[in-house]
Amino acid sequence: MTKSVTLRRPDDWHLHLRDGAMLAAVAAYSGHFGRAIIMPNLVPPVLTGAQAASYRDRILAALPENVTLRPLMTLYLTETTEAADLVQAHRDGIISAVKLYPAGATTNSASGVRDFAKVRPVLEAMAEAGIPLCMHGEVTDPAVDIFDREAVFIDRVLDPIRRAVPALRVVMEHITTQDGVDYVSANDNIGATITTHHLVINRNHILVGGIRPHYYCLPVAKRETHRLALRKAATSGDPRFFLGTDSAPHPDRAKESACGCAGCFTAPNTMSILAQVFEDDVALDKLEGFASLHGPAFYRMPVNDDTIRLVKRDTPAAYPTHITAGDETVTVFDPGFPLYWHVEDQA
Ligand code: OTD
Ligand code: ZN
Ligand code: ZN
Repeated sequence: MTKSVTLRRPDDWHLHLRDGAMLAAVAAYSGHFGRAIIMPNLVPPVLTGAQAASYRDRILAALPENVTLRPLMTLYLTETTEAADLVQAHRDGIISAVKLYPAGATTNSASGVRDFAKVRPVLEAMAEAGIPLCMHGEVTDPAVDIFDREAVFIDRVLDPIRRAVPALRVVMEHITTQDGVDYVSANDNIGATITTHHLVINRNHILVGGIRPHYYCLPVAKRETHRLALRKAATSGDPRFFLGTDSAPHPDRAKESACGCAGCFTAPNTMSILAQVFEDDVALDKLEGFASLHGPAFYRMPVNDDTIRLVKRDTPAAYPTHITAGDETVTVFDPGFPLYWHVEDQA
């Protein structure tokens, strides 16, 4: 019997599209999403409203004509960001959110924030203007174990910021721990994105039987109990949790290296993987909330008008194992199970 589910068109609330040849190669793979929050960690980063507008135009130019993905732009918060420029960019409809990276926490985050007191006036202006703050939630203190960096961030950075600026609406991006789930579940004015890959892999996938660079991302996948906590949160129907794929393509050359960089490229097969994950957890009825309804509610935007259909067939959907970007190849995330759920666009 063919199983199918129809969903409001989903959105991706955390996406890396890059620039240049990589942008041209990857943009269309996110085409079945209605909107995507576009991360600003280019080199150099997207710092001003003008830079965000010009990046948005490059993204739109890279999308094929039949694709209606709407890029929602963000600014990269630094210790010298001007509150006035940021609020104006939001008022002009150029940006939808602002991104906070602790300096050095992840790929291209060197210009991020070191001293959180310095950005406090900007955060107050954002709270006043209703602009959401997306946070990469890991401390960078070298004394903190990499597997503890998210939990420590909650105590040292996130909770103090939320107490100092309670009206600020915060998204804890790509949560990877039970601690993240618990903190978000217990508070208001906060949401969390969960990636596709963190619902599928734990740290054994990266390290057992040889080192697997294509499963290495930041925050690094944690132990199995944490993955199960994420599955529970994503399939719970709690509107604080929504999809942000954090699809982050890198050339294979840069990942398969003595110092391989972080990021999983999940854009092509994300919806097929999620359908399988939610079916396995007997929660297919919760997929629409997670992928299509909770994000717009948090961002105070309407849900998309149209729908997509996911159909379970006897034969797996054919996804490439690699794509080409200029002279480079990029490996598509392998969930380790066949993907019988096919995405049928109904636009
Ligand atoms: N994590 N890689 C990247 C970003 C994310 O922290 C993130 O949002 C990237 O390559 O831009 C990654 O592993
Ligand atoms: Zn991040
Ligand atoms: Zn990211």
